[in-house]
Amino acid sequence: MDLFDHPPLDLPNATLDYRPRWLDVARADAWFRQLRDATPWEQPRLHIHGRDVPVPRLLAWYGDAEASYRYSGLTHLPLPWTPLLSEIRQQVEQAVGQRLNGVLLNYYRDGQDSMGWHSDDEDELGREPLIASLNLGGTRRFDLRRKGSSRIEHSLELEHGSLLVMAGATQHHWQHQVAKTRKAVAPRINLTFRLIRD
Ligand SMILES: O=C(O)CCC(=O)C(=O)O
Ligand SMILES: [Mn+2]
Repeated sequence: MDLFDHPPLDLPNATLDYRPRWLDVARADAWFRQLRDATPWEQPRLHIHGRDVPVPRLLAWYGDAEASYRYSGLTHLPLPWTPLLSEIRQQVEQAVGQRLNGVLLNYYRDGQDSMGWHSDDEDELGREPLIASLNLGGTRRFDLRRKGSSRIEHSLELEHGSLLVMAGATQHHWQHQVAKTRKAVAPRINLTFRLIRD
């Protein structure tokens, strides 16, 4: 790793590694277009305080057959890997040195699409999950705050072709979000690769 290119982020009780330009632009462009056009995007509705509210982005969940996953209060059976997603998974597994059996695709169509504060700390991810998050398309700001605090302590601009790896105790102590923005932002696809344990 080139320390001057991307120094490790030094937050207490977190293991975060941001790798800008992990992919070359031509490949990132091609993957973005193919995923945008070929993914069976869904917009599940959440039942919150007696109201049906659509999730503010589009989603798809792919994985090995055993990798069913709960998010947004719903259990999702994985779609089978496409050739492109298998190829991406292989490269990501190689980059992080760990097997990964599922990927959540998030499509943020514009600045009004978002993801609220949360930790990826579901039981099926195990105690210290490694989550590898690949960013394609428009740059969006990724905020971090400590659990129990409302103050944003660190923000990262997640750029086209970058890989953000979260590991160790990060999910135990920190929450993250991708907030809505009034800035003009290009459409963005984020892929978070995970290992679902059974
Ligand atoms: O879009 C992002 O960068 C965040 C995605 C995320 O936090 C998740 O899928 O759990
Ligand atoms: Mn997350």
